[in-house]
This record gives sequence, C-alpha cells and structure tokens, in this order.
Amino acid sequence: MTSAPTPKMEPAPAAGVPHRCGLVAIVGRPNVGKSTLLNALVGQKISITSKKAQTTRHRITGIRTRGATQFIFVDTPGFQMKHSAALNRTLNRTVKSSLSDVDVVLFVVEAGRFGLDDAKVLALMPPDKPVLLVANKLDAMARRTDVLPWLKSMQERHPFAEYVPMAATRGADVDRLFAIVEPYLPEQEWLHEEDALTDRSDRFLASELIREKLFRLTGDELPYTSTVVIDKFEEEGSLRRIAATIVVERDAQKGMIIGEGGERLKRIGSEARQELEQLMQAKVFLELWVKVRSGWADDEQHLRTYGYE
Ligand SMILES: Nc1nc2c(ncn2[C@@H]2O[C@H](COP(=O)(O)OP(=O)(O)OP(=O)(O)O)[C@@H](O)[C@H]2O)c(=O)[nH]1
Ligand SMILES: [Mg+2]
Repeated sequence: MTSAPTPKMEPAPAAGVPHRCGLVAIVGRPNVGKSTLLNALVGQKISITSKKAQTTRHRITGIRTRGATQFIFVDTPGFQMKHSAALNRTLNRTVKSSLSDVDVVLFVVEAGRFGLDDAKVLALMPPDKPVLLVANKLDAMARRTDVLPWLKSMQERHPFAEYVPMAATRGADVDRLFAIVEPYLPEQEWLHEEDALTDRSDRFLASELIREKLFRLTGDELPYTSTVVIDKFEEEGSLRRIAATIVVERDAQKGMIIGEGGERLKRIGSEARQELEQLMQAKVFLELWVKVRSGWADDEQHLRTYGYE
C-alpha cells in the first residue's frame, strides 16, 4: 500500500459536512490521456503513460481525499479491437467489468475529435450511470474556438451529464474537474485511509514503472506484447532489492532491448531505479533480465501467471 510521502495541503472538511466516497471510472480509446489524467487527479504517478497506444493493461486504482470527499479513480486500458490475441480479450474484459460497479464515468476523448474507436467505447457506457465527457488535450487544439460547435455535436451522440473541455496537464483544469465530479459521489464513509494513494502494491508499481521505461526507450519496433515480471522484491529497512525479467516473444526483440554493449537495458534499469527510489522513498537495487517466451500473449494460462486477471 503506497501512501503520500508528504502530507498534502488539502482543505480541511468543514464541521457537519457529510463524508462522500465513490468510484469514478476513466475510460476511452487508447492514447487519449486517461493515465495522465489519473496521475494528475491523484497528485502522484500511479499509472504509467507513454506516446504509444495501449500502455495501460490493468485496472489501476488511484485514491484522493479532498475535504469531506474521497475519490476512488479507476484507470482502465484503452479499449481496442485491432488484435485478437488473448491479451486483448483480457484487456477488454477489464474495461467492461470496471464499469459495472462505479458511481460515475469519465469518458475521455481528444478535444475536437471523435472517431470510430471513440464510438466503440461510447457504445459500452452503462445506460443507468452518469457519463461525463472529458474533452482532453484542449491545449493541443489548433483553434480553441472550434471546441464549442464540436461540444454541441457531441450532445447528439450521448446524453452526457457534463461537458468538460480541459487539459490533464493543467492544474486549474484538474481542480475544476474535482468540483464537477464531487456531487455525483454518494454520501457514505470513506473506504480507504485519508492519505492512501492506491490499492496496488509496491511490487506491482515496480513492474509497471519498468514497463514504462521499456515502452519509452524502445522504438515502434517493440511489440506491444512484451511484459515485465518481478522475480524478487525484498525490503530491508530503507532498501529495496528488486529483480525483474522483461519477457519478449522473439530473439531479435531480446537483442533490441539489450542494445549495443547492453546500453539500452542499462538505461531502462537506471531510469526505472531513479523513479522507484522517488516513489518508494527508499534506496533501490534493481537487477534486470530479458527472456524469450514465444506466444505468451496468446496463452490465457501465461496471462494469469503474469498477473493479468
Ligand atoms: N498536449 C497534451 N498531451 C497530453 C495530455 N494528456 C495526455 N497527453 C499525452 O498523451 C499521450 C498518451 O497519454 P496516456 O495518459 O498514456 O494515454 P492513455 O489514454 O492512458 O493511453 P492507453 O493506456 O494506451 O490507453 C502521452 O504522450 C501524454 O503525455 C494533455 O492534456 N495535453
Ligand atoms: Mg493508460
């Protein structure tokens, strides 16, 4: 369980204000900025992000308590249909099951864009839940004035409860989103401690951070089917000894990850280690290995041993 390293300056709950607590799902097609938004909402990097589509593969929970309200955000893999491997079936199942028990859904798109992939995800929205349209990456829109007619056209696609043009990278927009979401959460006691950030273990966060560096430091040739397995995670006071294996499908991919003279693997390891030290507030020894196991992403049994529910 990871908690905030330093107390945040949150507004104190006013006396007599009832506690609220609820689940907020973040869904949308790959690469629209769902994980970036989750991290901004939580105030700490919980979910990995990259320029590549389909970075997120698990249901990741991020928690933030502000005033009298505890927000439990659920980041999901970008729903997608292109490949038919067992890995994709598992990812899509994760998205669908994440929607069943939430109080409100943030449906994320890129401001000014709505394509077939977005429409496929929108079709999954449960009819009985409030769905808020988050039009993200507003900063990247060429002409800001185009956003209003576009938002109007979105009204015809779904009876969204709210329309929120914003940038996940802009603090003021993220603050405004909290205020918009709050009334949709039920009055009830908090489910987590006030300073909780996620219900994922440090071991899980370690494997994800290594996967992020792998994704970011390899080119497009890296198959999206590579994964990371933690072989050892030992805590000795303020020291963490971690050993991990990067699993790929072919020998050529192994060579590419290791790089000339082992340079690339070294860089993946050192960037991951630095971020892990910051996240865990501890010294980290990290050993990285690369292993070839062909066909793992098509094998449901392997998916389970590698932690995909
Ligand atoms: N300009 C701009 N870029 C953003 C914004 N939010 C996210 N991005 C970028 O968009 C890319 C994808 O972000 P992610 O958060 O990984 O997207 P995702 O929706 O979680 O993607 P998957 O996990 O693959 O489904 C990254 O390069 C982010 O830096 C934003 O508000 N403005
Ligand atoms: Mg993501």
